[in-house]
Amino acid sequence: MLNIGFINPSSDYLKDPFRGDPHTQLYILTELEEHFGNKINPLLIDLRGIKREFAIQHIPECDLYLHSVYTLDYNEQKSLVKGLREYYPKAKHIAGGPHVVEFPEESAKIFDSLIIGEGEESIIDVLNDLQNSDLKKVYEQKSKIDISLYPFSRRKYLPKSATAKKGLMTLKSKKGYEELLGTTTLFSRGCPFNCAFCAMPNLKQFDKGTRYNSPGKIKDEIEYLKKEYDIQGINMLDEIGIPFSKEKAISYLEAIASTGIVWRAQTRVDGITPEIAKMAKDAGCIALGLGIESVSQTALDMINKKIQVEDARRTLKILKENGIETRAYMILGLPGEPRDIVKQTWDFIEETQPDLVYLSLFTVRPGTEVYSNPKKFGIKNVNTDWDKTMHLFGRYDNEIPTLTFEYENETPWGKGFTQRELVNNYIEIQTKLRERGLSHI
Ligand code: B12
Repeated sequence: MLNIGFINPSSDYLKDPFRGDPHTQLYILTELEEHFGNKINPLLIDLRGIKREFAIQHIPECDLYLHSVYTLDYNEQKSLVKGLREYYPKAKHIAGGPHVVEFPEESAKIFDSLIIGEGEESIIDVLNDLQNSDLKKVYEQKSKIDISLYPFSRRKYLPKSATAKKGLMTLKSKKGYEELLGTTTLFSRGCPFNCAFCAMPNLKQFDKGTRYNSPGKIKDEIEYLKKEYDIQGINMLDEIGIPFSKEKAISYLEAIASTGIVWRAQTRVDGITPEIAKMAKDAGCIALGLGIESVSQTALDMINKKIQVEDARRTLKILKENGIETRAYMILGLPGEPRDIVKQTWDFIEETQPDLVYLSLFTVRPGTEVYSNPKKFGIKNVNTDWDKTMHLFGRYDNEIPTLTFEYENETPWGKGFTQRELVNNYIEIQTKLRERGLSHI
């Protein structure tokens, strides 16, 4: 029997690391169990909320450790592997995820094998090779996967209390949802757009579109969550929560509606028509997060978002008319911002009245166009202090964010903001949002 532990890092930079679920880990463990049955003992080693210095004491001995590496977790995962090699020298470490795909050479020095691209087929090869003592350094998936052929992720690798949570469905605009048991889901993979600030190197290479699970599989997953976990509400983590094509959206929303669940999701501002908004509402949608990003058209164009500020105005209005709570996802510090971005941003919020605003400070992550071609975006300097690439603040009441990049004094769109000005702009809007009860933190 092979003991396999998928390690989920502490995520100590998040205010509440249990608001999201470790979908990659759950998904790969489910697939492994389905394929290898009782030849393996799959474990999710969940370090969320555990202090980094005590993490090792929480990790049982395994033959194989799996890691999905995000940039913010890289330093933590590196030191965990080092510690584990001292305790359990025979164990192998396999890693995939966006940071590994972006830095394969450096990652190959830390981990025994790397998974480049999607992992469904590679992880089966890894286990077979391990049993034959023929582990390769790199496993690369060079074509896209049909996600509907694989099982939806089972939540049994976590305690029920980590899966079914109260507070996830709470609305700002309406009472009555606070006590619902909620969880998160991921029904799709990928995104057809190429925003310059978004990192998806593991997905973009072989598939430029979005793949949704079949309506039948989505329905089965929701029914499983209702039956096994008493789930009443779902927070969908998909990039584009409602499919763009009307035909797909209809069968998708019908499948969700048939389960009687309430749900919230996130989406772009250019895909929502009054008809789709009504259908979503009838299918149980109570809130939508909208990728508005900026109220500066120059900034939106610079980051290749392919939307107009007008789209955001229109969509906020449509959703309000349909009784769906609106959450505006906005970023300050983007390339292209004018000097009066704070005023313009606040004016937009006053005018359009979103129910909540999720404000981020722009961060430059590897795997993005901004990172690989900073000059194009008026950026003169990007450092690799990965622990500072957190885009949402508010963990501590008085935390002052720090940046890993700097704009030129003179940029293609005019005078660049200094680091101090960027942070001040962010804090000014965040403070106003908090005062008005519009901030989610
Ligand atoms: C859902 C999601 C989340 C969920 C679940 C995360 C999780 N651990 O599963 C939550 C809400 C918790 C989350 C949180 C964060 N996320 Co997130 N998230 C996503 C999203 C939308 C989908 C990821 C996912 O679960 N896909 C489904 C799984 C099955 O696919 P996958 O992860 O791509 O994995 C496949 C392959 O890559 C490969 N694989 C990957 N790792 C491994 C490891 C092994 C061992 C194997 C065999 C295979 C393998 O196999 C999988 C199957 O093919 C992506 C964007 C995207 N579309 O990819 C961002 C994304 C991964 N997130 C990102 C970020 C930045 C974060 C946060 C840091 C944000 C924040 N500051 O709050 C936190 C980190 C918290 C944490 N440590 O988990 C960035 C990462 C960029 C980077 N360079 O690091 C992404 C790429 C978004 C972006 N475009 O910038 N996230």
